[in-house]
Amino acid sequence: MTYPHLAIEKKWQNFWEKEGLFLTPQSPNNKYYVLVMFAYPSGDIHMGHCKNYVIGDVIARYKRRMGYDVLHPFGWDAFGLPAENRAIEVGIHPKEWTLQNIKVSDESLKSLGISYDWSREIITCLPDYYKWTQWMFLLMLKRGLAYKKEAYVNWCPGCQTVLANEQVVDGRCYRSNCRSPIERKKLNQWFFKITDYAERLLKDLDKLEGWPERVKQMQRNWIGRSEGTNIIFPVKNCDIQLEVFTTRADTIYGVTFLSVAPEHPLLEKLIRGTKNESVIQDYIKEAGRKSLIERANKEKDGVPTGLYAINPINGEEIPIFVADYVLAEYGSGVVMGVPAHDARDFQFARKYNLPIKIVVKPRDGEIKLPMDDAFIDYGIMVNSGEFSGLESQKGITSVTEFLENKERGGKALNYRIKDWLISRQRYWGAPIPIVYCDHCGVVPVPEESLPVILPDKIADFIPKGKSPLAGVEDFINTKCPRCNKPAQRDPDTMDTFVCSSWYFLRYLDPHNTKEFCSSDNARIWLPIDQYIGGIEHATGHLIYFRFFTKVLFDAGLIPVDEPVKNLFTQGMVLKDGEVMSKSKGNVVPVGPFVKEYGADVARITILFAAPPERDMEWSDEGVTGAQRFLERIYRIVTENKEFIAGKKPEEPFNVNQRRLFIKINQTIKRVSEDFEGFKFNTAIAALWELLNELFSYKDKDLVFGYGLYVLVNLLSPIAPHLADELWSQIHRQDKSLMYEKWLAYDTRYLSDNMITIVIQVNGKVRGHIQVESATDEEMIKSLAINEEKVKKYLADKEVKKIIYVPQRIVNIVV
Ligand code: ANZ
Ligand code: ZN
Repeated sequence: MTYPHLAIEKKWQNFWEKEGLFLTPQSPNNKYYVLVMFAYPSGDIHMGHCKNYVIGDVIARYKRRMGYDVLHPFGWDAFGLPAENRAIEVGIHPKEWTLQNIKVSDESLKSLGISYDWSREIITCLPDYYKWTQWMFLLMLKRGLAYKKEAYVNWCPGCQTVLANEQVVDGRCYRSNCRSPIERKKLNQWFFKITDYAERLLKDLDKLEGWPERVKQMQRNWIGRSEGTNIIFPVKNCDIQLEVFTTRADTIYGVTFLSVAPEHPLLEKLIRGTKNESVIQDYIKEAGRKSLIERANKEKDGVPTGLYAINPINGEEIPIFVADYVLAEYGSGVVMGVPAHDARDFQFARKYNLPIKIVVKPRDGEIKLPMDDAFIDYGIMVNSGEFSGLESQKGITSVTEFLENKERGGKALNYRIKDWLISRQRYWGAPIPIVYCDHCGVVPVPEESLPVILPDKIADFIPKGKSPLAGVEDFINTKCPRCNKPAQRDPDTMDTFVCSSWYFLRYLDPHNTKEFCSSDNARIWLPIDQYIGGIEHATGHLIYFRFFTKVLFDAGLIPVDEPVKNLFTQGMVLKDGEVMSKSKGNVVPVGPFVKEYGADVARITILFAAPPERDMEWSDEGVTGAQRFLERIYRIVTENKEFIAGKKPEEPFNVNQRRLFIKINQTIKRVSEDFEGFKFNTAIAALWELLNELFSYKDKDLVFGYGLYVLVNLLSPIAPHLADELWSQIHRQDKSLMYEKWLAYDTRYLSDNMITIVIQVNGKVRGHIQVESATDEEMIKSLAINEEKVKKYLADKEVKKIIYVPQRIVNIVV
């Protein structure tokens, strides 16, 4: 038997909308903000996207029924490259394409019955949103957190734009359709000073008890705090000093060379006029052509400069190399080479025949030359002058203090995280609200002139190393806000990760034209109670929006310095073993699927296949299973409507009633706990077990009726359409379970602790009963004489005595 899912689902979606069931309460008593990461509108959504939304919806519906005032909004991260690339390919305007996709996708989400407050939908590419993105830029500028500098940046030749470090994955562009190896280019670009917040971003991770340890660890690694020592090495016969950053100052007596990054700012000056100059220049050029990943993977090499540096600890002269394994952006861009105690330096020394000096020995042994490998552990300093005999850790402190006193160095703190490069040389983004004036220099657009509107009309979207906006005369040419003379706008647009760093605040007050969000609403709703999204954002978005939150907190604009209390990261949806994606051609589109099988089947398929944090395979068997599950529920409920009762049954129970009643209470408990713990697959399994019990239960009694009632009740967060339909059929009028409080279970009936009691008649075994171990003696005796098989033996005989052997035997003497 199939149920009319199309009619049912439409009916209930209309009902919910008419009742305004998912609108956010204006003044919540018991707020709960559940947010799913918003989406990029690339065509219609497919089942791969939906896992995130379905999980969020179960939580939102469950929390509403738990009595919370829920905010559950949705929106679109609507700027970005795909729209623009599409425009270049087929000539449709990015705005048209984007808004069209949003329209289609909104319908799909509605067809799945996701309980969003649609009145709060936001779309980041519309001026009423990006006005505030630009406002955020100005706030950063005001607070000294936005600046422009000439720097080596990550250039994606595929996307023809710079990228932030967080957007370079294994040396390639992060966009799955691009993945071009990143080139290095020196450009003048806008940065946000996220490094000012590195320490707080790191420390406050410890406050985030509701975040997965894995995400926190990824952020710790990305921030990459490293304590060490800066040491100054003067260059011989020259007024230049090279500073190195090391975490192993205890190895300073073992330095046998220095390596300088090819992009080091002092290098030009250093090598000018040296014998090797042209060879070094060639090496530098070659290094510049290689991506960082190539540089990291190739054999370590370098070129000697012919120059020498002086070791500040003992005056030794050591050769200086230029080597492309040294990163210009880390530490000071110069490394002291200690071949005996660093694996990389060891290889380098072998290759160029440089001396290897042992200066640290193991605590409980010796090492001798020649070494097969570097000894990289901590140990005891040797051959280190007055420091010999010190433990490494102690030695690091002593050497650092010594250098500090001689003004040749000191303690240093380094972070791997770099400032966030936010300008992009592309059209489809929020324009940077900056004007360049010959008289006044760099002038921010005044707040009251925001938004700087992105012009629709544009001759050519194809970027050629600079933003296409640079060619739009009416846009570029403007007046200086300060002196009113002709001036030029910044042609670049902002990284879309800027738009997504504050979107969660706009939902709190989406129609406010005076502020990005009123402080009242911020106070009421923050922080996000539950955030749900993909792990791929661990070191991008999830750091950026923490950074924004702290800046807004410091500016006194919001009351929290962390945006999210609890974070859940869901696994992906695979089809035929591969991530579901349009480019792989293995997507299951939402619209047609919902028509054929129904939204509730889609939801159950997604939730039942695997624990939600793990990847799941979308399979036909999964769909069939979900269908069967819902159809059986439909059947048993519609066929037994007249027996269904919300009244909790009461003692006395016979054995079967007791068993079923325990099962029912256990199911309420399990499903509640599973929802709290994001174990939707086991919640469904629990409902399935209850369903089976109900099918095999023979009596149409009160307990059976209550079981059906509970089944429908618990079904509502995961299959809300069918649940509301059955609920209404039970009550013979349209009602939604969303108005009903979540069920409580009876704690007295939870134990599965059933024991088997043997029943004897005159010492002969005649039957068994199963009872809960805590059942009292009188109850057991009465159950025993009423057991079906035993009854036959008793027939009309007189019971003389009942002997009870606790927990084991009832002997009925007749
Ligand atoms: C000498 C030394 C001796 C080092 C030794 C290690 C072991 P973390 O922990 O990641 O901060 N280093 C410093 N700046 C670098 C750069 N710009 N590019 C590449 N490598 C750089 O690593 C710090 C260590 O990484 C530093 O300590 C330095 O090598 C290297 F037995 O200095 B060490
Ligand atoms: Zn001016």
